[in-house]
Amino acid sequence: MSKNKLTMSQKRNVARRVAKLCCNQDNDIPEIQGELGAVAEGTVVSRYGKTALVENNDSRILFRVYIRRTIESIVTGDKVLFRPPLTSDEKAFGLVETVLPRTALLSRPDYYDGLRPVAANISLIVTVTAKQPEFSTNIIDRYVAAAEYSKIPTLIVVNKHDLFTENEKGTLDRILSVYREIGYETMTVSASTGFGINSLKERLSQETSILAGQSGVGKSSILNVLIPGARAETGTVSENSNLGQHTTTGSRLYHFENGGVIIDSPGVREFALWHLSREDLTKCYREIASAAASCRFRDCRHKDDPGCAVREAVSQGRIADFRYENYHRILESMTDNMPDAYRTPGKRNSRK
Ligand SMILES: Nc1nc2c(ncn2[C@@H]2O[C@H](COP(=O)(O)OP(=O)(O)OP(=O)(O)O)[C@@H](O)[C@H]2O)c(=O)[nH]1
Ligand SMILES: [Mg+2]
Ligand SMILES: [Zn+2]
Repeated sequence: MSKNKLTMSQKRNVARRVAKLCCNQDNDIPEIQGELGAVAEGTVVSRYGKTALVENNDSRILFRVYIRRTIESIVTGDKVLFRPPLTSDEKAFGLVETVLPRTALLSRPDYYDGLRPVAANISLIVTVTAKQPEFSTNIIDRYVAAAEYSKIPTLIVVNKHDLFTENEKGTLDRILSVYREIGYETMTVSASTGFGINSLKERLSQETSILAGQSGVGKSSILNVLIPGARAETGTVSENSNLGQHTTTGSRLYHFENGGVIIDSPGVREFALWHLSREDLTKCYREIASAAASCRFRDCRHKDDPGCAVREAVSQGRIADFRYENYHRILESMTDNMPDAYRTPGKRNSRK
């Protein structure tokens, strides 16, 4: 039995939409001529423009479906009410009637689209990073801040353990211990050698997680070792630019054998944070936010301000230098790649 039962108002909504369909008013979807089965509950496995791949929550059977034009937003992980096609014809499409309320939504800022939803109903963001294309705490902090802002827990996973020298492993341990002290879970793995993969699999077995991180860090490679049947396409890291090739182009949901769901997502080169205000970013740095409560001035910028408790915590080693520096670097770059529409005063903080 699926967890999401229909409320009375959802049932009424579906009945209204079905009646509308029978009157053939939905002429934006000409391929569907009423050959649809009864309404069922499903989960969006992946989305392709006006269509999506939806699985029936009870039978796990996959259906290609059209998305009604009236549905504002639908992403991988969304729970939906849909009507499957009645025939098993390859060209047959079903129809998504309604997107059910989301428990969580991960969005990322996109220069052209504004704030773009990536995946819904996620319980854990797996922030994947690696020595290659580049190991950077600044990049980790951006993903961690985005997770904090979305109010979704995050697990920091460092992949390509096999590429770190012994010295570098020591430095990596020190860096990861800083994150652990703040309260974040961390793991080190190698999709190539299998190092740490069993622990990761066990950790993710009861979650609805998403693999997020730069292109080329090995998200799809990790997925393929976690779920051997997944056969997700993997790319290479360019020797010239040392950048990933953006191999994965859309998010896709997979099941673990014993429960748990994992979504592979396309890498982004830079996770912009222009949708956050200065105060939002401060809240996303837990240890800075907690020290900032003791700053002498409420509008303290935590730089040279007198009585700044954050600077004091940095000088006493209670806040790591690199976290403090990243915080200021992110603040300074906050408006980089911000679409003009967001520069209008008042717009920025109104985004959720
Ligand atoms: N040495 C080493 N290479 C790895 C490891 N994991 C992945 N790779 C390599 O890293 C490259 C990129 O891997 P992908 O899995 O395609 O990376 P991705 O994060 O899914 O990239 P996008 O889909 O572009 O976002 C491939 O050449 C993989 O073989 C690892 O643990 N060690
Ligand atoms: Mg990939
Ligand atoms: Zn301060």
